[in-house]
Amino acid sequence: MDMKKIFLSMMLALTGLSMQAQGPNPNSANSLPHIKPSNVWLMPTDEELEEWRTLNESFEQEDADLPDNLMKRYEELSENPVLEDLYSGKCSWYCGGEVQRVTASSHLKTQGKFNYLPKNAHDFSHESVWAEGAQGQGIGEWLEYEFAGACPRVTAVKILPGHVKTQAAWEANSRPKYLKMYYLGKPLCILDLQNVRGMQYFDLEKFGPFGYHDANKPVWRLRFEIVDVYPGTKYPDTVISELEFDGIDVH
Ligand SMILES: [Ca+2]
Repeated sequence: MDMKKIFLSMMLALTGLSMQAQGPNPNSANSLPHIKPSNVWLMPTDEELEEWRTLNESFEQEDADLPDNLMKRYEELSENPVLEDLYSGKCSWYCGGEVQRVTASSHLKTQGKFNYLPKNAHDFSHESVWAEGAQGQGIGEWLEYEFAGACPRVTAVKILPGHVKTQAAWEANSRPKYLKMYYLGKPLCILDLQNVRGMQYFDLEKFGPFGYHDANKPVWRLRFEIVDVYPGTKYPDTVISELEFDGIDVH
């Protein structure tokens, strides 16, 4: 073997070693596990929502004293898991769990009476939304949730992607397709959202539980970064109506 061949084979061996040592890039979206929703609950139709809204207003004005037939219909409509989840007041992780603060890398500036602040993604209203405020579809923009050490632990994430208030608003604005989830500052997984106007439930038990449920432990955070979107027909801005949690250590 001449010197040139020896040199070449040494270079090849070294390149192979260095590629092995590098391994997959832990920050690349491709190397993280992709998680699909275990449940998806569709929004009620616009007509059902309007009917529910009217009944809900009467329910609140009449101090829960509705005629039997209206009460029955109100309960029937409220059984839609999305409305039940947001508005029923039934027991949930939130009986003990609490988010201290919601922040974001950016938000769209206020337009008339509508604001697009990060807290809108966690106010139990499907009508208020967070919209990122960067150029284009906001790839790389993020929403972050802060929890106290004492907070009950989190095992699941529930997301209403896009502007779900109406079908028209949902189609007009971009929705997240992939959200990169970070725990304690490290990328953990990619949430694969369906292009569906409804609540999407991600069971993350195999990565968790997240947090401590211990008052002696520090504040901790979960971050959700937009990696890819389903583009809106009218506006590029990417919108999230709600991003909430489920978990343990409650009751
Ligand atoms: Ca909201």
